[in-house]
Amino acid sequence: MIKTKITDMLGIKYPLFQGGMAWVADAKLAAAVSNAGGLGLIGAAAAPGEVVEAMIKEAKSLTDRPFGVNIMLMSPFADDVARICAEQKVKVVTTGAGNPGKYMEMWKAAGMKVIPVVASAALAKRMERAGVDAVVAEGTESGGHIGELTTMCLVPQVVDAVSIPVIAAGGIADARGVAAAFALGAQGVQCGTIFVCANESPACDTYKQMIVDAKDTETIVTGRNGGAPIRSLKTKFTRKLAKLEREEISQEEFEKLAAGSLRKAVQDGNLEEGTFMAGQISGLVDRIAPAKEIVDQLMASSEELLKNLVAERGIRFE
Ligand code: TUI
Repeated sequence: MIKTKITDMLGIKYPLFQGGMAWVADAKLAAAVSNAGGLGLIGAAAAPGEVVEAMIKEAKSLTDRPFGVNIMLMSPFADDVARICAEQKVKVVTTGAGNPGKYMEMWKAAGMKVIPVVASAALAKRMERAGVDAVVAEGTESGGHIGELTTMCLVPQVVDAVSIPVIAAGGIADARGVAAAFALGAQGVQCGTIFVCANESPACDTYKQMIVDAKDTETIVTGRNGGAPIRSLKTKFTRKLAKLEREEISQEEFEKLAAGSLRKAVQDGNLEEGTFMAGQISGLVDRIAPAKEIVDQLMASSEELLKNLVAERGIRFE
């Protein structure tokens, strides 16, 4: 079994996080991943505090293993959710889309592990100084809200910038990605897209099948003009959004079109108005399977590959 500083720190079986995906990462998916030995995360997204509190309580009823909550810092409810996580003594909190500095004291006082998602070495350094326990370095290959740097470039630069453990995210969905992440200096990996396709994921079948059917070049980034770029699957709708952006429609008009579009994708499979957030690795994801099967298969094949990497690739040293 692969053990690292992250498995030791969090008391989990595998150094594998499930991304805290908005509308997708609910209590059932998070508990399924935690029960399988990874770290399941509830995605608080833009949900009000009481909704997140109910999800935390549900996850506690479904697993005795550690799980976490991902707080999307652009949410109008981020302050409430941050406080509720401390009250509920959630073991791990991850954050996205901003700087969680102002919550650090409260979370550390509650004995929580804090693991922000960063898209640059500069923010990673700032977070280390603020006292976080680890960082997730998330490359632009990821689905959803993204930074500029690729996983290949971001992870080693973050690893060199900080002394705390780094978890690599973005573009990882098989053993080759996991092995590459470890080679880059990561102590763990976070996967999102592959878990959208878990049986326990609440995403509708249309969404899951679109990821299974997607090819390597079938994601698109929208929202660059407004400063919140989002990667999702190419559809008639997201191509239209991209075209309107090129024509420089107003930010207001863009937001009117995009508002609620993730929920329409996850729940309704709405191709006309939905944003199906997914990473560039969608082309590699080829099946819908139980979370436990995804976790076990990914970790077993990663262990095999890491042990045999050089021999399997026909690399020789002369
Ligand atoms: O947060 C994510 N991915 C997300 S959040 C989301 S919900 C959403 N919907 C519409 C608009 C915006 C969000 C869907 N996917 N990943 C973690 C992540 N964090 N990626 C990039 C960042 C990030 C970017 C800039 C973190 C910090 C940052 O700068 C903060 C600072 O102060 O420097």
